[in-house]
Amino acid sequence: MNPTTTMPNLPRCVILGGGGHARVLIDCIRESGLAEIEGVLDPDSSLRGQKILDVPVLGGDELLGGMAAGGITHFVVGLGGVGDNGPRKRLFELGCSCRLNPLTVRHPSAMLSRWADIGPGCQLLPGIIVNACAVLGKNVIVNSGAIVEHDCVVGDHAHIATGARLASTVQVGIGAHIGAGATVRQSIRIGEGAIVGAGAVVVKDVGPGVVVAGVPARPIR
Ligand code: JB2
Repeated sequence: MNPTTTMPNLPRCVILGGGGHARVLIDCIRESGLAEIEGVLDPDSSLRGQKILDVPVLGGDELLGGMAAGGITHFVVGLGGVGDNGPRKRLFELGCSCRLNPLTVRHPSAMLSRWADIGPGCQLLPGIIVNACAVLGKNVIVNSGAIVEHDCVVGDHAHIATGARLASTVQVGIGAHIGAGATVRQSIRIGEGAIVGAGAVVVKDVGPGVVVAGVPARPIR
């Protein structure tokens, strides 16, 4: 890193994963100015020496263990994990086990109620709304343009995909995925690890691990 670019007192972070989602996160962090980005870690050796936007790929996750000693304070899970949030959970736990803190990423255009409760490592992407008294666990993605209405509770590692809408008091279980553009009616419960397909309209509770799709949404697995 060029020492002349170092800003005092900002967190210094690494991003885990160097694909499409990481590019969005880098852009959010640059726009918000909330951290310095030291580099990207990615197991794909073809990315070594490359840059993701303006951020160098340093190597694979094996470098993570030495990052805290090198002055890195934070990590960002850079995987989007569409349909399977297991790898995102694994990377979150890996970062924490290396004595790094999860960085909460918030784009300046994200509308977040002061009465919302946001867990560590959440990603609040461009144009989202998280309304009053919503509760997000740790490592939750609220992807671009998504809405989480008042009093919703979203479990750890869940992903509310691009443009999805949760009406009020919806509960989303740990690791669940709400697909792009899906709508979930008020007070519905989505179980742990469940998947709601893109564009679905959910009007009945979805059990743990169940995959639903369609309008109205029905189980397909
Ligand atoms: O264990 C890992 C690991 N596994 C895959 N550790 C690290 N550090 N990186 C890992 N990766 C890397 O994540 C892959 O080598 C690849 O470079 C990157 C995933 O990139 P991709 O563009 O395939 O997916 P994504 O997760 O960044 O984005 C998906 O999810 C977003 C929400 C896409 O579907 C996007 O279109 C979507 N917007």
